[in-house]
Amino acid sequence: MKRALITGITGQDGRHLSQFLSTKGYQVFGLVRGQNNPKIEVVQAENPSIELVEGDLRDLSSLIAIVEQVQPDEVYNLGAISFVQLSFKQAELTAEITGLGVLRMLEAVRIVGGGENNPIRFYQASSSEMFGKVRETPQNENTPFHPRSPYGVAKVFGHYTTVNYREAYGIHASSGILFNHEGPKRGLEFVTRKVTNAVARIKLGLQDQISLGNLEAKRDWGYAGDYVEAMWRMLQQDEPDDYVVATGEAHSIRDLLETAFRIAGIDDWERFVVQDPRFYRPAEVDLLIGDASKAREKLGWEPRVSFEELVQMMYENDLKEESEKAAR
Ligand code: NAP
Ligand code: G4F
Repeated sequence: MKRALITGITGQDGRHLSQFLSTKGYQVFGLVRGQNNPKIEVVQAENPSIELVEGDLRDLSSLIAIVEQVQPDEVYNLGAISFVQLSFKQAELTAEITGLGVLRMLEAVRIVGGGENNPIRFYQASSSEMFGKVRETPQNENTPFHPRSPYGVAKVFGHYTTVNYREAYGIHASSGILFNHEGPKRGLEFVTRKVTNAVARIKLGLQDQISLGNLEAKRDWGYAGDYVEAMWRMLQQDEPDDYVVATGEAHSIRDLLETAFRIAGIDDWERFVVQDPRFYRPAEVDLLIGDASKAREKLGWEPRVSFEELVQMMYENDLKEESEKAAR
């Protein structure tokens, strides 16, 4: 039985990946931090077979102890401060966790896994946010980075640290440059879930309007359930490498609103939307659209869920959750 260690197990991707790996027959270990995190119960209920281990990406000794204890075949480093807006307000903490956390996790893998022939395979959750002020469209593995947020800067550090540990120590370390991926498990702070949840609440008469920032930004949105499979496929390759994972289709926040309200049967959506300067960012990423040809050719990966299907899935989940909550 293969053993996988996931950091960020309580996050959207950690929850999808743990379920995916369990169905593949893995024994899954998830790193959790702090006390009384309510998301731990959710993770355990979704996947009772996982084992949780306590540690923190800010604490190298805890990571070494965990890798020693778990003896993983594969490590998926998904833990991060992942909300771009927050990274502007807590830039140092973001650099600490999202940036230096990668170095610490790789150090734990290097130290515990030994020298040449290190048996542990490592996945780093890199991000399309690294492309920032994009130098070309669509973006691929060779597109230069120009991050526009403390989060993006920290991810660039994590990305190059992964490349460096691969080149310097021969570690099987791969980096997935994933474009935005969403779903019903997405946090409410991110724009897709904020919109589908608000539209469901408006439909149910529980909310009058939704406040948003920039409606013109465009993102390449896919389904998280599809994207975690690409992570796993990267670690099954003979050689470690970097891969862009994306749908190749971009939509604006305005398109997202129009689609979610239309699915809810509401046509005059503009009267429900207000723009609030609090949700604008000091520096914006205007357009992200990925070219995932390499992942398609080398990993045999492709997205299955369309933008319309994704919005519908998220809206229906929010409608169910919100009506159940209102009935209680
Ligand atoms: P998420 O839902 O925000 O989850 C973040 C996870 O990181 C949570 O489990 C959180 O645990 C954990 N974490 C935060 N600080 C930590 C620390 N100090 N030590 C250990 N764990 C810590 O993010 P996601 O959407 O699943 O994304 C997973 C990864 O992919 C992240 O690295 C993100 O930056 C990257 N990524 C995401 C996307 C996307 O569109 N979703 C795209 C590209 C890259 P707590 O419950 O304890 O807070
Ligand atoms: O949903 P978002 O917060 O996602 P963002 O910034 O693209 O970051 C996500 O994707 C990255 C991959 O490219 C990940 F690495 C990262 O961890 C995260 O998962 O915002 C999307 C867009 C932005 O342009 C933002 O300005 O939506 C715009 N937006 C407009 N109004 C808003 C809002 N975003 C949020 N969160 N809330 C708003 O009210």
